[in-house]
Amino acid sequence: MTIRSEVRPDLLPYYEDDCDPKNLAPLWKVLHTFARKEPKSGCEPYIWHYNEIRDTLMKSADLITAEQAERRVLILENPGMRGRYRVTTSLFAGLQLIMPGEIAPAHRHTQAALRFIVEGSGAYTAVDGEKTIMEEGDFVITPSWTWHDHGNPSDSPMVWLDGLDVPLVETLDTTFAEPYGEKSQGNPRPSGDSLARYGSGLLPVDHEQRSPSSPVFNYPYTRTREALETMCKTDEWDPCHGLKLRYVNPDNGDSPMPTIGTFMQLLPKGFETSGYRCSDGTVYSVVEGTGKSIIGDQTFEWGPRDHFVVPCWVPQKHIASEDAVLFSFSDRPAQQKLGLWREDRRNA
Ligand code: 1HN
Repeated sequence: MTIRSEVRPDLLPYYEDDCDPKNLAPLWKVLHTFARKEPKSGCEPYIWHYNEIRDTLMKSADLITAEQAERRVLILENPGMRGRYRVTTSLFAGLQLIMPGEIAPAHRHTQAALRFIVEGSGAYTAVDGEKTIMEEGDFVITPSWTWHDHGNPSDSPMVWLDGLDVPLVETLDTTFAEPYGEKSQGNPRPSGDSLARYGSGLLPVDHEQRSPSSPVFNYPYTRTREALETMCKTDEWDPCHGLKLRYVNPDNGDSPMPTIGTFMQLLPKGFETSGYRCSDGTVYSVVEGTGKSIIGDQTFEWGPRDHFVVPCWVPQKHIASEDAVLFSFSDRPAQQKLGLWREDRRNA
């Protein structure tokens, strides 16, 4: 065995020169970056105020059609990770604009997508042959590898938040995609079919779960809002969350899609949440009301249609100046399935 006095750290650089051409690298030089006390991502807290970006989004319609763009989306780029097309380390977010009469052609990909409707009503997303008409506040899913196209037969622009697991799927090197070949899919199933069939507290008696994603494509805001309104009359407010619900796959009680969790919460006027942090970096879309959030050491004032991001493990506090409703999404179910998710409910 080598004895301590014979260790020659001065020779380490020569040793590294020996390793390098053999595609070897000494762990001891980098171990501290892997085995760190807490996560340290480049993700930064940030807010996109809708009134500051709406004009820019609308201008895109004068420059490119939805069909030319395939998807006319402005990416919400986290300022700490510019050029990496992501809002958190694992998630993509963007605002998609579809003008009256436009169609965004059918395709499918392994990335799972959510739409959260921000402005307008009457456009549709067709998912695997079923059209879903979308209204403000609706939460719509296009699970991994499902055909989907969008169209806007209404007479006003429609804007929604796109949330996808693009960076996560990229990390796993499992990106596949293909065009449908025609602009729109046929629609063998009538609009509302999946909600009636799977989303009414009932399932067809011989229904067998075929996919890890929810068979319900649209979770309408009217139902979500009603649930919050009814529950808030009897429920205690949670100190960290106010009243917070998670969207659910009726097949298994899990999240609607395996990689992305979605939530809707109500904060009553004057409510101030106590400090909280969790390991899932989270994107918020303000649906109703005004207030502010303290994220780390920064304060962000928000109102309807604003979007903000809370990075992983950064303390957050939300203060509502009016009754406020917040939609949010994160990679929480993926972290939970892998046994990685953590939260800290102590006053942070
Ligand atoms: C996509 O397919 C859509 O289908 C939106 O609407 C945003 C971002 C990255 C990759 C695919 C859509 C997307 C996307």
